[in-house]
Amino acid sequence: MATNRTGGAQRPNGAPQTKVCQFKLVLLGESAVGKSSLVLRFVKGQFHEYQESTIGAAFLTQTVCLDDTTVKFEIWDTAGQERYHSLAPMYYRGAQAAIVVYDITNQDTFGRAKNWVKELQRQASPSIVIALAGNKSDLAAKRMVEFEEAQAYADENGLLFMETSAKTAMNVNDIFLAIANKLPKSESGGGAGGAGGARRLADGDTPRASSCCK
Ligand SMILES: Nc1nc2c(ncn2[C@@H]2O[C@H](COP(=O)(O)OP(=O)(O)OP(=O)(O)O)[C@@H](O)[C@H]2O)c(=O)[nH]1
Ligand SMILES: [Mg+2]
Repeated sequence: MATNRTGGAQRPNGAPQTKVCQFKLVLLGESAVGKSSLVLRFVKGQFHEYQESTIGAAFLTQTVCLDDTTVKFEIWDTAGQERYHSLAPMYYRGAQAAIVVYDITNQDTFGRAKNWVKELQRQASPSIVIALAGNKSDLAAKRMVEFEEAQAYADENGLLFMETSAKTAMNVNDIFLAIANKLPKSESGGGAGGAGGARRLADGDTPRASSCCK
């Protein structure tokens, strides 16, 4: 992951040129499944036992480095409470990726996740990369959704799938990395806000924060 492929473009000083691609990613799912906690873990490496429920939506960015590409995620963490449902299209419209989250200790949240997947399949970009996250895997003793059931559903629907824990950090970076790997890094891209592909940043317009490139 850290090595650069040979044969890529070289800068005058011989350093390999890294392509920087920017993608809009949205998190969807029932309230209290841990969407904000997953983002907080991924972006800041933190976990709060008493995470406040999101109002409207929150916006954060984070970058991950692949072999020859730096992927900058523009993350929209939506509010799961029912009264905010009508706002969701604003956030998934034009998104190139989505993480639909449920809580493995709560069967209802899995049903709700399936509804979000259906809504994305009908109304989001046809090329959107969707990942399903079964969060709170640290609470396996209280499990109500079987891993195999969720994996089968994900396979049927062409979704990436992982069980995650924002609390222990299990699979949190991995799910974002799996999405980054699956996203098309075409040079032509989809343009700003477009859902077709990456928005490539110009040289010198590099993202500010990065945990992976330190
Ligand atoms: N044990 C455990 N608790 C978690 C995990 N992720 C989140 N929580 C807890 O679950 C509660 C809800 O987490 P949030 O991240 O606020 O959930 P949310 O999906 O953003 O909720 P809304 O903003 O209301 O949509 C908080 O008390 C978190 O500490 C996890 O992986 N394991
Ligand atoms: Mg939240």
